[in-house]
Amino acid sequence: MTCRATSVWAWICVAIGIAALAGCGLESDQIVLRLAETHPRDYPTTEANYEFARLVEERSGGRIRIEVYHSAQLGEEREVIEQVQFGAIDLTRVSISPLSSFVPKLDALQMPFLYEGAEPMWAVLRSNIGREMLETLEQADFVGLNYYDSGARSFYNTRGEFRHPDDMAGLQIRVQESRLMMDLVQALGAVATPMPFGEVYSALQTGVIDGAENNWPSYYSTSHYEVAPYFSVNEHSRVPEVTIMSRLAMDRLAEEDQQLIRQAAWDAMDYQIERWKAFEAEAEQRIRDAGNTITEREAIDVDAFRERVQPLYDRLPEDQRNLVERIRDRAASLPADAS
Ligand code: BDP
Repeated sequence: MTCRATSVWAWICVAIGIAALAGCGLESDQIVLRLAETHPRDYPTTEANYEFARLVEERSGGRIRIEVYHSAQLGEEREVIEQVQFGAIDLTRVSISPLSSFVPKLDALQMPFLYEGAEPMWAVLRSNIGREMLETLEQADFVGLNYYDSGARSFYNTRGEFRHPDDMAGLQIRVQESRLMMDLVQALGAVATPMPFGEVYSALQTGVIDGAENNWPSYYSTSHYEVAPYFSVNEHSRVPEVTIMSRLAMDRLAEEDQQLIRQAAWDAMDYQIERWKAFEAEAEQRIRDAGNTITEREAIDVDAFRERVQPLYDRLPEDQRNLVERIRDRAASLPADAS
């Protein structure tokens, strides 16, 4: 009897053991990664994050899942970057402006008036220079996965039209949390106020700042255009965006999974560029329809802006100055596949 009872229990134990092992096996196979995004769900960059996640899930047969936390649910850009650096968040999509505080060399990619349009910028980002810059991120414990388009940044404000840098003299202009962006605005004669993206709307509304700078899509999706009606199409910078992964999170993955993630991120780029173009045109149109005062590029003394920011180039350390030269050469010789 005892003997029989014991063997029944033994079988039950074995069965439970097998079930537990199988369960464990399934769970340990499933990889879930969190990706932080500051923009809302329908912003082109967020859509591209979902496309990246979709490719990863599909190519891994559902084994690797990327959860996208949009609308700054995991925090503002700078603090998210810090968390990615120490592994608390696995992935994020950010502008290289705040990222350059961690990897100063990135400034070379976002110097003012560096690219004459999106195509030369993409020729650079898709070249060896772009790949090298992504590799540079490893020094700061990030893995750079891809670039996204972010159009051109221009000034907007609550006071009046900016046709010349003198029009912004002494005004408080919000910038991203980036040394280069602060220097740029100061060089133009205004007062640079670094501030997280999510605080800009109320700062404009309450008059804490007089203006800010961004691309058409961000000016539109944040509703800044409702509280700061003057937009000058001066296009002082093209700031690429990147998807970065925490090195700690990447190192935990098998080599094939690392490769799968890298490839999926790279493949999501074309999708983002396409969505970007469409949304950029739509945002611009909606702002024009809303009756905002747009100071067109032809009405702006762009050369005066260029001259004022020249000291930023003169001040660059030698390695970055060389890099800027390589960027200029590359941008000047567009390859056929630049998009
Ligand atoms: C937007 C970028 C976002 C920013 C934001 C800002 O997409 O990542 O950093 O500008 O100005 O264009 O903070």
